[in-house]
Amino acid sequence: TETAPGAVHVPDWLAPERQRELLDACREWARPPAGLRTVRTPGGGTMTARQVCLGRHWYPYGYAPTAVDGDGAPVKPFPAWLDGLARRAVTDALGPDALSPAPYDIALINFYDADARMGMHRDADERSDAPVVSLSLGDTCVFRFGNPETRTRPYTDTELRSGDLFVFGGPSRLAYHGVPRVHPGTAPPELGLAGRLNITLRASGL
Ligand code: MD5
Ligand code: FE
Repeated sequence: TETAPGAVHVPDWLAPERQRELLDACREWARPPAGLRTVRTPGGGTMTARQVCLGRHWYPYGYAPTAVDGDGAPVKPFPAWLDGLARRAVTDALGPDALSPAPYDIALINFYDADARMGMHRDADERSDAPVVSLSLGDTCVFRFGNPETRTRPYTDTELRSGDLFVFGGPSRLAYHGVPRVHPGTAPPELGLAGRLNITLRASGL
């Protein structure tokens, strides 16, 4: 369903077996070196969701080849199968015309515990206008979709559940968005995940 022009939510896009495979891969990626880390913000704070990157390391506000907030190790490679997954996601949500020539080459994986939040922000550090692909695992969250002009209202709140796909393209690519709340204990029990994981796939245009 389309939340706004170019912003499409596809509930249950990942079957339970695919969720399990992606979770297992995320757990491997979270191990050191260049594993899970706490991102420091320019104002001296820290993000409450902890993060792992593939392909390039994200820091506020750009991309680097090594984990600057972490152990300084080279970022793990972005596997080709994730580019395939991102292209299938864009095609399913927006149609083949929305595919960009730039390859998907960056994954940001955010781990949310029960108290983690993500403030309203825009994802503007990519040079490509390729749609951002978002996959959710584990606990249900409230995803807040704003508008491209201001951090403030109007908002559309949507629940994102384990296995859901959200694709942000076209006029929604630079909209403000955030995660005001995670609902603890709502993950599918068979997944064996306490908390929420979100994987975003991006084309850097580098
Ligand atoms: C999340 N993650 O649920 C969200 C899902 C992030 C982040 O926001 O930056 O890691 S991705 C939401 C997103 C990405 C790009 C554009 C828009 C939303 N948008 O225009 O609303 O952890
Ligand atoms: Fe974002």
